[in-house]
Amino acid sequence: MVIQNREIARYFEQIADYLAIQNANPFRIRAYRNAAEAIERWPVELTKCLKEQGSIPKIPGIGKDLNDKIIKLIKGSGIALLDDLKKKIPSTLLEFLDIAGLGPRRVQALWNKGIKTKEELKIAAKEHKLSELKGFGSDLESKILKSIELGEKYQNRFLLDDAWSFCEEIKKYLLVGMPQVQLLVAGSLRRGKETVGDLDLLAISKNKTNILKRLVEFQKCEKVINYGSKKATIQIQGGMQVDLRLIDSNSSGSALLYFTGSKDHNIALRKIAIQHGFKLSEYGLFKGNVNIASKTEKEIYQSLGMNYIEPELREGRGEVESAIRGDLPQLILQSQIKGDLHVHTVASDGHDSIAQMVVKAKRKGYTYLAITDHSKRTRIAGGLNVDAFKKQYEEIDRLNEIYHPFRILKGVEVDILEDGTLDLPDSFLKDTDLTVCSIHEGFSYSSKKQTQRMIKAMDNRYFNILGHPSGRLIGRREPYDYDFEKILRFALERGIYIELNSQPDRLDINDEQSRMAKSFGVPIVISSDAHSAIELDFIEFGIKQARRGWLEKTDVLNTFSFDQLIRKLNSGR
Ligand code: DGT
Ligand code: CA
Ligand code: CA
Ligand code: ZN
Repeated sequence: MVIQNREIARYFEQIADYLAIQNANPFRIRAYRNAAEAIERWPVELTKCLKEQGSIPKIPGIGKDLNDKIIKLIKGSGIALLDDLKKKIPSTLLEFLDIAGLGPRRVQALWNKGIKTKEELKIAAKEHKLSELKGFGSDLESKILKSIELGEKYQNRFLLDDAWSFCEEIKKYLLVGMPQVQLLVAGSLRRGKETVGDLDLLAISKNKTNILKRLVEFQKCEKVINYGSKKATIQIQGGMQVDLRLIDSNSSGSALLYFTGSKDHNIALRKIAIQHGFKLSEYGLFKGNVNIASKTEKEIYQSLGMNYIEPELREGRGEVESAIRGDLPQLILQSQIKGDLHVHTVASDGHDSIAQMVVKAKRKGYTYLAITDHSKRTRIAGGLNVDAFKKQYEEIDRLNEIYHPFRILKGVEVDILEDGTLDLPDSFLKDTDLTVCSIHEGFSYSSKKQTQRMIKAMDNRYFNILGHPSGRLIGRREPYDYDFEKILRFALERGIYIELNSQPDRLDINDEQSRMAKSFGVPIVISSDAHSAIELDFIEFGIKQARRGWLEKTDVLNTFSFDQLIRKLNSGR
């Protein structure tokens, strides 16, 4: 079994969760959490290190004890402590920690009352038994119920980045010793959808292959759901399903088209095919028995009298009509992004220094980067006060000399307070290069009040970018109620930009909102909101959503050169 860093991290997180429910020493819990984070972010797979060097590198914050545990995990011998904890504490309690409003202490209280599963919890909440418990009120009770129901909505769906890394791992595994096989990714992952239900893989082979057998023998396969001569479906650890189909190289285009979907897109295409007197299936585009096109997607679209449609657009949202008219957008590309305008450093809740962030940004081909640490209100994220920002900006001046011509912008992610004022005074904000203004508290207002609060904040002349506008956390927190159209109209009036935050659990604004912003003429900033250098790569997930929102280069602020960017930012001030 080849265990990856993120899986080792998950084991440590699990231990930390169990310990927390057990009310263990907070320092001990913290040690496991920190270790999990450090391992997850470690740039090289530890399994590989152990195999190649016979040892694993010294990771800051990981002592001998944890080091030994990592080695045990890699060697497949498990961790005795974890087995022990699992015996004592029902594993279903861990799921409670994902529910809004439930921390370890409350979970313990529920356990004491004999509530051990989500189902039991849901019933208790519905029967108003939770609100009677000490430390729970009726507000918390309805919050818990809402959160459980939200979880159900996303049950069996996975965040785009998780789906993507599972897919990479499986592809790599499948292709070992299979030079004759070509794998294609289809389904919602190819379309870049914000969550993915299952992976759809297609295999083309020059000769007979046992690739389906290889899939069902995957070490992380938990269950074989279906295993035939043309198709296999398995469920892997963590619950994700993988479909693998053998397809013929002569019909690889039509198969890829069909299994990429979406269903709505396929339906729209079939209609056009029928209008032409054709029939479209996974085997090809046919006129009677004559194969018109099947080898590539491009040929099929062409034969249907339309332009090629990028996978991200294939949602049945008017793309087919647009492809026929020939006015599809030129979708934005990663290579057109010139810089990132929302990142954190060690100064607040990030993990890397400004210099480390800059080095990674340069490696990505960027020419500028805005440092936007939290303002003081966000205390849990180590928010900075004016003096701390001033000091940071002196450092940025120094670094700008070193990294010239690369440009580091003096930014801030400033909290929008409950009353619609910003968390830092104008006398300070005027000296920033840009502000990302975000809501981190006060999610439960009515739409009217929330919108008013946002508009009041946007009325500040130093307000540049509205950060993660809807506040959602996919599968964990619904967007707050607000009037997005009103926000867009006001943003247009004031020269304010709307963020598309690329954190995989945010993707905020989403694809449809991006398209709406574009239709209002409000430019978007695609940001990583990176909390470490490696997270700058999250931008790719944001770009996927932007493409799904039909955005082009000119719709996105951070495709402009540094000089143009500064001019645009200042013109609104
Ligand atoms: P997901 O997995 O829920 O995130 O979404 P998709 O779009 O990947 O859906 P999935 O895996 O059920 O099917 C993959 C594609 O196969 C889908 O987008 C369209 C195509 N397809 C067309 N007709 C059918 C059908 O009758 N059954 C299935 N399973 N797929 C179909
Ligand atoms: Ca799928
Ligand atoms: Ca599927
Ligand atoms: Zn942020």
